[in-house]
Amino acid sequence: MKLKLSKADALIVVDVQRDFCPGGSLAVPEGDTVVPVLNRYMDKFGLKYLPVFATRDWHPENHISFKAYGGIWPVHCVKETDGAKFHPELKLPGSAGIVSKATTPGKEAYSGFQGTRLKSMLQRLKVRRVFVGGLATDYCVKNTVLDALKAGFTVLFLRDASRGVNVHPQDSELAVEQMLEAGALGITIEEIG
Ligand code: VGL
Ligand code: ZN
Repeated sequence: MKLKLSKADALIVVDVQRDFCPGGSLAVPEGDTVVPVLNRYMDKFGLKYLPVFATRDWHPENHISFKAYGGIWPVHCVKETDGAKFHPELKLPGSAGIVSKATTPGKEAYSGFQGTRLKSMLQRLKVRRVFVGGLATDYCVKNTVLDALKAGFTVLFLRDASRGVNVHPQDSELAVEQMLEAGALGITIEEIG
């Protein structure tokens, strides 16, 4: 056990929504397999009363990322629809901070920090280290990790609790390399005491 959780730590669960899981409109292969692992991370944070944030893709129905509006994606995570709901087995604590992103028709936002109050919420809580996992490794997880690093946080990427879309087969591997190269540390749950 190399890592001990302490105050100044926060967990960021990225976009674990129905549309990104098998059966959803933009299904990430094995996307639902992150759910039980993230539940275990949330247990560990909960036991120490540490903050948990959950980002969600929360698009208007005419969002620029959708093919009909010039984007590359099928319609997904339209705000207030079933597809935008968190996975039903994700056990978010009632105290979790919900961060809705990419809510403006004309703007894409893959990072949980982009156009949100996530950074100021973390700073108010005096968080210095963030643990980031979820969907999708090669888009929203990657961009959230890179922005967290730019904002000055120490970042632990949850290897065992993230899956990628892999539009190109190597995308997730490349995303992981990019995150580690930028200074993130990759961990699995066994490394937390
Ligand atoms: C995402 C593609 C489009 C993500 C969001 O959450 O990674 N990917 N919108
Ligand atoms: Zn999206």
